[in-house]
Amino acid sequence: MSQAPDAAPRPTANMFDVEAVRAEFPILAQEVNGRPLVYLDNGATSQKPRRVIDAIRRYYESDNANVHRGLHALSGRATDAFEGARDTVRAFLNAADRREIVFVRGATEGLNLVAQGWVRPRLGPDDEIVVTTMEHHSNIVPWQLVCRQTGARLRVVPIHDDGTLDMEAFAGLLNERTKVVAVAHVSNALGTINPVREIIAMAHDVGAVTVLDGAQAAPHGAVDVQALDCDFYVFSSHKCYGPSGMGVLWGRAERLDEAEPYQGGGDMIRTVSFEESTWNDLPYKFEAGTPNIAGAIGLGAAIEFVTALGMDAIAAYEHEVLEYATEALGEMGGIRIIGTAPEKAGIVSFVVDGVHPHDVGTIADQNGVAIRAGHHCAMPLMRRYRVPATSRASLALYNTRADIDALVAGLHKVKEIFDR
Ligand code: C6P
Repeated sequence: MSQAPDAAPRPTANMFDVEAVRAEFPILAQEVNGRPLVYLDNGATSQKPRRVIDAIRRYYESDNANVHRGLHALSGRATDAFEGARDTVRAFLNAADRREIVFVRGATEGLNLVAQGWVRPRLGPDDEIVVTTMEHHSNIVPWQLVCRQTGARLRVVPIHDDGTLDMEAFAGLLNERTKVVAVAHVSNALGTINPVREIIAMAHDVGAVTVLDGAQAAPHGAVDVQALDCDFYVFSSHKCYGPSGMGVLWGRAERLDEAEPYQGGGDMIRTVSFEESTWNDLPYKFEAGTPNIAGAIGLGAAIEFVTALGMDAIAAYEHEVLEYATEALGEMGGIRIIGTAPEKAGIVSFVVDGVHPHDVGTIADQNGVAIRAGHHCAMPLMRRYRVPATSRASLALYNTRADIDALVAGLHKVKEIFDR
């Protein structure tokens, strides 16, 4: 996923056979509260295609063993499948080297690893870390912890009312004290696609290291870490059609080499004595203990699935459904969409006049429509818009215009109930 000015022409959405795609997701073929399930909570977690479920089942049925350790056949097969998934992720991100792909529990763990492993040993009381108003707590709190540990200061880039970053203010915050710039590629609560190339270039100009939170970006468009030229990039498997408890930290090899291990244990060492231990090569230095083998295999299958469909085709298709949803909600009246940036991914956060977002979510659920309501782990952002919470519909590649129609029908019901 890039930003508009550099993007190639979007493939047309009709290249995408959504009914065939939907057939791959067994969970979608069910009713909830007597209505066909409409799943619009993909920002929280996406559903899993059959081939991901099958890959995990196959692994447990025929190959289950620990990796990197055994001499026996099963361990060899498990290791091949696990390391094969690393190659798949490398290609997905266009990383230069498979050693740069670190398997973690999710975006959250990836960010904490960078904060503690690379940033903390290099930070002092005069230093600054820059984040933005629209960050998820996972891209705020790890930096606050580091600031507390080192005496460094957290600086926050403000946003405009439409949910775009105030780039002038960002430029004003950068200086020789800026050591880290940590930014969401796509905001989970607004859908804004941030101008990350520009941000990265500006940060590098003052010598800062750049950390991209790709949790809401990687599932929805092509990511090329070499073209982005960032230093670290994280995403979670479970939002990307893979299993939960799994995620990826990509880091430039030289940065990962410089970083301290995040956790100690088996597999991350070369030698251990009571006097001193030495570390394994990348990426194993950061993968202490038995990893989530089935998780990696499932993620590999998920990435093969989306890659075969084409990330640009997915982005184009989701964009079309986003535009349909934005128009449909706009036409209803009495609904305020929070986050109207020109460049958006498939997230529609909104507030229905006079109705608490939790009530909106509950009534939508009665119609079989799953959306999220709450602060979306972005409390500072909610404060910025002076709302306690929003309702949020977040799209995936299997959503259709009919899903949006069902959401709109649910919202009409909300209005009926609360107008009474
Ligand atoms: N956002 C949402 O409903 P984990 O929990 O580690 O898989 O992902 C954390 C995370 C980090 N950054 C962004 C931008 C995110 O959206 C998330 C997860 C979910 O929006 C759950 S709060």
